[in-house]
Amino acid sequence: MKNRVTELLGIKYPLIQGGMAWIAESTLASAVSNAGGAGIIAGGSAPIDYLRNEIRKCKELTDKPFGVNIMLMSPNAADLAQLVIDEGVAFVTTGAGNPSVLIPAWKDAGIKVIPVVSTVALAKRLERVGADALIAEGTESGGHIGQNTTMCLVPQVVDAVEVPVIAAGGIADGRGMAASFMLGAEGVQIGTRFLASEECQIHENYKNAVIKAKDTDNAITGFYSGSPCRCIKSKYTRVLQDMEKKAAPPEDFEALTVGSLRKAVVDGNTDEGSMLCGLIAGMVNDVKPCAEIIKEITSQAGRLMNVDFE
Ligand code: TUI
Repeated sequence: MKNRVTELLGIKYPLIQGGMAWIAESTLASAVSNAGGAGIIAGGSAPIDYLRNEIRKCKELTDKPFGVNIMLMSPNAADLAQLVIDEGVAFVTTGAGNPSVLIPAWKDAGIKVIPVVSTVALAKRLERVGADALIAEGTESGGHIGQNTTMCLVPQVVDAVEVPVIAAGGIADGRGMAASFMLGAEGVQIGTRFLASEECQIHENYKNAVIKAKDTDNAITGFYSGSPCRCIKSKYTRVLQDMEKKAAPPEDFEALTVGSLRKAVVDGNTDEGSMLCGLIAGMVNDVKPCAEIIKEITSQAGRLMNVDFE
């Protein structure tokens, strides 16, 4: 099955990998792209040299299109935005902010632009300034989240814009993919399922926590600071939530949160690290190669939708 998303990105399946900061690097992105999806390297708040190196490694590992996610709250987002132009990346996704000012330069460079939105208002605005497609991300997602759910947000964004909409948040199998298409989406973005892939480079302790997580092992921190973030429930989230109840001073939060993602991803510190993860983790129970994950999801969705994604 071809559609506007597969045509736009030059991919086999309308399935893109989430741009997970600190997590989505060249090994994972190339595995997803080689399997027919759209792999993504996360810029996060990484130094420019790190991202350049990952882009170049990815080019060695795949001849298929891949993208880069620009996290707009990063202090060096503008430099990373220029880097993707210099490196000729096929497409960008953006997160955690409004990318309007960056879109013209990307478009001039022939880069496809697919911002993540969590509201209808921003979806309309970004379509007007040239977004090629939009990712409507529900609050079921891991990491930095908006308030609306995938079920409610996706059809409203679909009704509000003409460009193709990709659904994100709480999708980890073919049922979720098929449901997204029923809501009017023409593609899905999947993050949490790929945390438990063989190619994902996160520490084994973090991966095991994803596999073990049940439906209730999820917590949102950061309401207090206005930057809610969904993680696996742990000592870290309990301490933060206690501090939020007490309205602790901002510097106390900073002492705990700065570097916490690195602690989870690199050190495997499940007590002090923030294990960003979506609400669907309860359904993710094994580690598989990306190619197998993608095959299973697209073939199950294909059966349910009565279409052939092959
Ligand atoms: O960006 C994400 N997920 C992320 S980014 C991240 S790194 C980080 N760590 C700590 C604090 C903040 C970021 C971890 N997870 N998802 C995409 C997403 N974007 N969800 C919601 C939004 C969003 C929010 C506000 C998009 C646009 C937006 O615009 C506000 C405006 O200015 O209109």
